Amino acid sequence: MRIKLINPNTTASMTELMGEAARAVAAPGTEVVLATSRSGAASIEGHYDEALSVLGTIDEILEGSVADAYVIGCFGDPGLLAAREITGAPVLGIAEAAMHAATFVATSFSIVTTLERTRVISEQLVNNYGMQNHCRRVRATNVPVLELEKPGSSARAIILDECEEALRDDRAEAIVLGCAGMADLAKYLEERLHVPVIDGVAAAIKFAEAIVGMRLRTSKVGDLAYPLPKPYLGKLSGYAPAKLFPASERERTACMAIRRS
Ligand code: 2AL
Repeated sequence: MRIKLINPNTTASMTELMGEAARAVAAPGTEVVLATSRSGAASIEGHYDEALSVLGTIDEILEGSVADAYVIGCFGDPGLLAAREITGAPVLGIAEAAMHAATFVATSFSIVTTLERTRVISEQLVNNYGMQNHCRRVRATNVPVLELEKPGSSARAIILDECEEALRDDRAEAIVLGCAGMADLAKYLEERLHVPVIDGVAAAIKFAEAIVGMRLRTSKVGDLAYPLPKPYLGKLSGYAPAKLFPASERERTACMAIRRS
């Protein structure tokens, strides 16, 4: 099967780092195709960065090689539900995947993320995914996303300290890494912390394999049906659903919805 791993930020070196984590866990029959967004921010560290990243992700799903599943490789899961609307192939977000993986191996976890200003994004995801009973706390380290890749940076040590505090003060039993750029840290941290440390990139790849293996596709009868055809104006006119989604697909969706009612 082919899984396309999309980095919604425009930093290609981060895509490579994520790709290594993905390929390390992928099954022998899985091809992981990497894509770096061609538009948007170099790193995603706020609501504006997130909102503007979504078009780049949509471009990567609609253009280029077709995949059996897509993974959005940013911990805010930006545009996850929009992405699910535009394809029948499963689309997974790394935050959702990481939190679910954590619940299989621990009853509680804390999320260790990057800048303080991204804390609310993670807290909102915890609520959206119904993880309030599992997530003890979201911890920000104030490490900027791109700092994670800098040789000689103190990011690793800061993150390790924060994880130790999470285990001690939050009574967390597992750590969820709150950034795709931390994908290479899971093993390093696990060896020192002796608890499960979950990288969402690896988790999403394995869940994608499982979902494709079960032949599950995204439901098209309700909330995640293809977008309704209507005019889009201005800079976004090229994204008008009628231009992008074959009528045959939308008809199929409509038929399924009628059968259901
Ligand atoms: C992220 C991430 O995973 N990639 C990115 O650019 N920003 N998330 C985060 N919390 O900083």
